[in-house]
Amino acid sequence: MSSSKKRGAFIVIEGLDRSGKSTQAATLVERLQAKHIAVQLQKFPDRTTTIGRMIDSYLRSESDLDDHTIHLLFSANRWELATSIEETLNAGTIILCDRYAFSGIAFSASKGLPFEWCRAPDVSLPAPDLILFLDITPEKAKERGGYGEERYEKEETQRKVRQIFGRMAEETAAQYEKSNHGRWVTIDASQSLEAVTADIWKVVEPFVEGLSGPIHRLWE
Ligand code: 2DT
Ligand code: MG
Repeated sequence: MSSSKKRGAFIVIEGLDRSGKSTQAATLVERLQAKHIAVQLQKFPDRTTTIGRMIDSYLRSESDLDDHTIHLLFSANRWELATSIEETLNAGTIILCDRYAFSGIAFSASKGLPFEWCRAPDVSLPAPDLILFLDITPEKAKERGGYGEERYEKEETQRKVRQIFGRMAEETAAQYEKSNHGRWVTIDASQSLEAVTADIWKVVEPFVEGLSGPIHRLWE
């Protein structure tokens, strides 16, 4: 890689179930591809790896795991892809990531595990340059055809998860003030699909030409 070549931006989309993450991620990928901008979609959990299959079985309630154990598996699932994410970014490709360590903390802490304990295993992962948080109340999310059958897809859980996302929004904003990287943007996901798409594009557009600085490490 020549020194003048820019790396791709690492963009994470977070939010509650049914907030529209996957739909918006797909729309954004199409838009970038139409502009011939290199982009790769990544989803966590990545259920295709060996660890991912254990996570999948847990989420579908086909297996039971201790809360700490499943938390560490979710984190390990990110670590097993960390090098490939860095290589992709350094090759100049944008990574658009549907859920990341923020979901990891929010869902485990919602079960009562200490916040700092939940954060620890994800420290030093590749850090996103931009976090798009698609915010919606669990009530509104539920109106979109109801939750599915998987673990965590319950209004009460989602309410707790949203509170923890709120805490991370504040902490990440404070961190951004100091370091000027790792921007968290909360998007009103209760709007129409088109309005959410437009809000996302406004925030993402400055990142699509690539970044010159190094990939940062999460919470370092
Ligand atoms: P999807 O519905 O997006 O497939 O997610 N989760 C996710 C965690 O508990 N910890 C994590 O680290 C991640 C990435 C959120 C399946 C569920 O897995 C939860 C919902
Ligand atoms: Mg789900």
